[in-house]
Amino acid sequence: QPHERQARFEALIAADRKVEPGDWMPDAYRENLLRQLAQHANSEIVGMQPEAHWIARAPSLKRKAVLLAKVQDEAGHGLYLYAAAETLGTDRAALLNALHEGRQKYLSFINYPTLTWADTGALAWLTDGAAIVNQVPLCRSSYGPYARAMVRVCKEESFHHRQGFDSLWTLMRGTPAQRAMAQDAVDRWWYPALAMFGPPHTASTHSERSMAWRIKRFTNDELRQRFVDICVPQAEALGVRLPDPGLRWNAGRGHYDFTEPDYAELARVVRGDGPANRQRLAHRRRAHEEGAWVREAAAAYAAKHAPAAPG
Ligand code: FAQ
Repeated sequence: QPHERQARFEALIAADRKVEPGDWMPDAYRENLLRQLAQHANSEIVGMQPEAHWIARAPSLKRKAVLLAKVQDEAGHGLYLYAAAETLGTDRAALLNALHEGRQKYLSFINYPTLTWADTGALAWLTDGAAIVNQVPLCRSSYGPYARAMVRVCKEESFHHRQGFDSLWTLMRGTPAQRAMAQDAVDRWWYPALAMFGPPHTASTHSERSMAWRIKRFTNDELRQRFVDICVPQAEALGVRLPDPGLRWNAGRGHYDFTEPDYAELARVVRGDGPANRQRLAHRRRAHEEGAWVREAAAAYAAKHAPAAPG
């Protein structure tokens, strides 16, 4: 009976148990989850670009090996997440088409350019740091395949974050020009990182339902505040200044006060008008076209090894 299925689903969520692919789920839950999972998978795949640009320009063999491993990890994260999205009944080709046609989003920060080597450090320290704060609660997301994928993703993001911190640490203990380069990168990446958490709660269209369904556990603002609180002591340890004159400890709240990101800019970048949107999407489409022969070869191989049709 439809109402019994609905009641079983609601009981599962209320008991904080996992929804699995074979379970009945309301269409709105499936659609909302698919939207977030696809956006997340796309962010990992398009997110390879800002750093991949620097692999051939890394200043040492060690830095190159680390960056290469990080970018490969992101490809892997994209694949786990597309696989998790496929369990909801949409195949990967359709998800990629939606990305390539601009119908499916990826995170805004990816549409900013990486201008210097120090950007790879600042990007990893700040945006991977933000990704960890956002993703640790997703390890408890109500959808089993999403939650399980997040466990390994978070471990790998911790390595990404740590290597970014280490790269900035080295630059901050280098020449005045290196310190200036690191500071400039932090100045440019701070607000794109804060904007990653999405619009403020009052303007967030999905949070309420996603939280009721335990896909999300916290509001965008709660996670943004947690991120700021974590970053301040780390910036002090690094010796970099965070570019916000309004940043100060508020003993009454037990948190740092800070200046919110420019949400009008976030909306513009999400709409496709960021500094590198066109370049990122064009590169993604080209990479997909250039990979056509791999997909054809895989399909031919699978057809050759498929069991013969009966009769
Ligand atoms: N950028 O109602 P809400 C990484 C959209 S990458 C673009 O609050 P929700 C690899 C949102 O989709 C990080 N769009 O939405 C890496 C919605 O639009 P829609 C991977 C944004 O879903 C690291 C609309 O605005 N993590 O780790 C953004 O409840 C370093 C209304 O917003 C994820 O992808 C934004 N910043 O909360 C690579 C996180 N914010 O769908 C290189 C997974 C909001 O109605 C270097 N996603 N929108 O058309 C989430 O956690 C959530 O979807 C939020 C948004 C928190 C992003």
